[in-house]
Amino acid sequence: MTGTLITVAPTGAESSKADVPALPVTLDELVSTAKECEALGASIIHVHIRDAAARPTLDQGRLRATVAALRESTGLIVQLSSGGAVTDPETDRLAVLDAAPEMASCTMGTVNFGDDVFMNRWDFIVDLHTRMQERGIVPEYEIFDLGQLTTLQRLLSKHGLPFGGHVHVDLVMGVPGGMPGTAAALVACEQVIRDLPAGTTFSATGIGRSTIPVILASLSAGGHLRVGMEDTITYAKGRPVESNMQLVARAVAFARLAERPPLSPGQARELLGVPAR
Ligand code: KMH
Ligand code: ZN
Repeated sequence: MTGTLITVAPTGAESSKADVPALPVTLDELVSTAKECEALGASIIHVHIRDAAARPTLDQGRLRATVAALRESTGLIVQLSSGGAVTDPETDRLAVLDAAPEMASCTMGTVNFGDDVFMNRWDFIVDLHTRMQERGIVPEYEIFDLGQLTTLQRLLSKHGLPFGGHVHVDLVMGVPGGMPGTAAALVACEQVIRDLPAGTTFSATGIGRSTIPVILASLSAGGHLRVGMEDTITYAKGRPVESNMQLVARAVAFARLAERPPLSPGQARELLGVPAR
């Protein structure tokens, strides 16, 4: 077993700055978070951006400036979210790819998302997947429920492998409406992942209080980790997360305990088929 890919998802589209003051929402806050998380052992950053009022946005100018700033200041693999917020239209979500990130997320199906619906129609998924193939962007397939792995199998068999030829999925567990953040659910996913192309890798993240069980289950099952304030804003009972670095440091400590130390961004690029800088 190799080392551990550690992705930081520092911001997301769900928490407000007013409720969570430690959330990085400006470009400066994002870049300094990225640098510190890289120094701790992160190799990928999963990015959602905010506007001047700290609201989620898919503004093209801001996306391009974000990709440029993160590439200039860090060696992290920059993965833009094509999921955005549940209210974002498909056209804006597709246009995320115009900002030319090295990676982008690509969710494999519609899921209830708390009181909302995170919509991902089949034709939209195919559009995202094929545009990423054409533009040399490596996808991370986001999986919120077991059946979405079957959708991924169908996608790959009908439309071919992603750019770079390597398949990487991220299990997003514990969303109210998706699969639970439990070891049993993770193992069920891992059994289906075995039927995907040889060498397929997976990472996992547990929303809210499922974060630690999912970290432990993923490391035990040979998976990688995603952590960050997109997914977790409580560090322990009654203790708000102070920073993304706190979450990355904890993930790195667990990975080292498992004798699967963090992969460098260069090693992560090699594993995922992301071209070297
Ligand atoms: N914010 C969620 C509605 C992704 O980044 O691709 C979708 C999400 C998935 O976070
Ligand atoms: Zn996201």
